[in-house]
Amino acid sequence: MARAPILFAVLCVVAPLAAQRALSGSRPNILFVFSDDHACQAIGAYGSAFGATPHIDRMAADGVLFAGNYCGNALCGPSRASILTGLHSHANGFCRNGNVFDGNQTTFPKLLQQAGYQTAIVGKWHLETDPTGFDHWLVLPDQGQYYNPDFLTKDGLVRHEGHATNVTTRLAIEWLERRDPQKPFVLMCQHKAPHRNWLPAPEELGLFRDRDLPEPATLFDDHAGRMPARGATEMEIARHMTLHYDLMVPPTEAERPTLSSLDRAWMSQRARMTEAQRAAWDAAFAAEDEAFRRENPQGKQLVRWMYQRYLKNYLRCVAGVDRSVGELRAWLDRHPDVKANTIVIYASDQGFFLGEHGYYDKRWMDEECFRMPLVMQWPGVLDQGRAVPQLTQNIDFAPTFLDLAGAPVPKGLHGTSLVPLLERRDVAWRDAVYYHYYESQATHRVPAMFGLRTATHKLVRYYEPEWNCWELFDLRADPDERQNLAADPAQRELLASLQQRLVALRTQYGDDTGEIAAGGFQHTAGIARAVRDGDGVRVWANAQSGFLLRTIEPVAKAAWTTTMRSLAARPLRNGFLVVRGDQGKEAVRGGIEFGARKLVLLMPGGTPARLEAPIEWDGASAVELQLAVDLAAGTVAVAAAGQRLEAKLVPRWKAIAAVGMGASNTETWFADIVAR
Ligand code: SGN
Ligand code: CA
Repeated sequence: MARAPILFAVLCVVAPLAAQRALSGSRPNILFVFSDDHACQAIGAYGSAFGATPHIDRMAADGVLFAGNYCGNALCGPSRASILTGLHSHANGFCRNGNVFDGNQTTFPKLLQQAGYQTAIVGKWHLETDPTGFDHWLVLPDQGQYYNPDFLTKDGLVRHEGHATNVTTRLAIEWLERRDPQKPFVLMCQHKAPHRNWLPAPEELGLFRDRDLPEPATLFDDHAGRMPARGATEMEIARHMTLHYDLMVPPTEAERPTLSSLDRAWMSQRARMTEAQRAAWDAAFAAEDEAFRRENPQGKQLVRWMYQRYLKNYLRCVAGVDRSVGELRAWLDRHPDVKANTIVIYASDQGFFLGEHGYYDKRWMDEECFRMPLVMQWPGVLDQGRAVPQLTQNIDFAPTFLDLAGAPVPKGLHGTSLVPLLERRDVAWRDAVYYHYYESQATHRVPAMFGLRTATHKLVRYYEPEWNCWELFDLRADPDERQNLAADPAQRELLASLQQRLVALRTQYGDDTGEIAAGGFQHTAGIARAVRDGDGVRVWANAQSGFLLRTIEPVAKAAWTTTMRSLAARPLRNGFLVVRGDQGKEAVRGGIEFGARKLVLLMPGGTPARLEAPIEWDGASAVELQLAVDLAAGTVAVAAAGQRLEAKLVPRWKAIAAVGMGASNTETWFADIVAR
């Protein structure tokens, strides 16, 4: 069964256009409802036939839907950081989950606060540092829990009983009721749902029980003809979804001893539930689980079963978020004076794969996850039932809010206020949106990439040396993005012109990351930039233990030297030399912890796995580092600044296969590595 194509359903709604009113500086209250991983394919107003979003659909019919809205980096933390700052990831420093948001930056909540707004946030935050710029905040630690979640507050952790969606809505409404009514407000109500592992609220457990949901046409995609990592990525329903953690099938006695850590995480999520919550849960799934065990589907039938279980739970979570939108809208209906002055916004941090290409999760630049829903209502002021076709992006949110509030919009933001589009003004608008994803080699193993999307085409550059390739899609002829035209001679001119446009966009946004041109490194991970600089390489690692590795002629004994200098003003981590053997990806690292001024030696599987010793060093000047491995003697040693550490070599390598350098979340200069 093919799924109905995404139609911009609201385009068809003929609804009155509101009287034109100048929106800039109109200082409305801003009620920003935001969810996690809610794809447009699961919203009726965007053409979804699943029927999970009656309230959001009504909101779109009462307001404006942005039909071409995109994120700049399809991951939670990065999207949120771009929304707060109006800047793409490279400029706000939050490139991947696990980075730490610099809360000293200028953000729209801070500027609204300065402009006399009350600012509040409840729910998911995921930026690692405490929220700044909010009069009131109550956020989930990290990803947070679905059932009976703890919230971080200025006074520590507080647990609230109930489902995260319900609790977040309740906390938002409580704040609305006790805020200062004399001042305009911005309230960010940020749901955890429908994020993995899709635990619906009790209210939605009964939905979609009696029917099969349509399958996407590409559920059994073989990824042929596209860049090779698409088949190797770890986000396929068939190969990477777990029966227990992702699909909540209770393990049998026989399965219990071999549960993965994820599956055990599901057992502890269950343990968090109250007895009543657990009873409701078990009652909802028991019959289906029994039938599943009895029928024991295999092959494609198993994938189909998994898809149904996954999508239904996902949509139940979506329906919970939709119910929250309904409750917040109902609150406004009960407070017409507030409603008359409030713009309500619904969006999600990025989209999600709902079985398209056989996938779940996001990260790729494919429409399913690159796209973000964005709907706004302000009855009597905004048009009703209008779809905005222009290409808009999460970087536009901050300037839009500031523009509405009449607060100064800082110079140099990457985004543009959407107010002219809301006012139906005939303005020149961007012809392309830019994308840059960095979280390579992490969860789900999606390679780093940057690219652009125009109204008709998409160009993606996979820049890591392991991939080093392009994808080009014609979105009109091939909306499912299955046919990569990058190597098609007939598209040569188009490819060249889009490549030029991409270079221009990168220059416009000042993005010089995504260049790994230092040469000769076949393997890299967690490196945002590596360029030649004098007699060495300047490396920006945006992950813990990002590295560049060069394959060498296999040897049994070798020693290497480099000189390194720490360049970053950000909190300093470490710089190291790294050696990989011929057995898998196991590597030994020896280097310096810059901040703590320690020499460290890290060895997978060793006891201890880490040796360290203090060094005398000013923390700033260049320092020579040596790493030596001797397979016959079974030793590894690191030396720098007059200190030396030696350990027994644990990995069972037959030869040393690759050598390189790396760093953690910092920028470092390394002299060319010399073999001794
Ligand atoms: C967790 C999920 C991943 C998901 C990331 C990022 N695993 O790691 O599936 O891609 O979050 O999601 S889970 O085991 O914790 O469910 S994000 O929306 O926060 O960026
Ligand atoms: Ca997300």
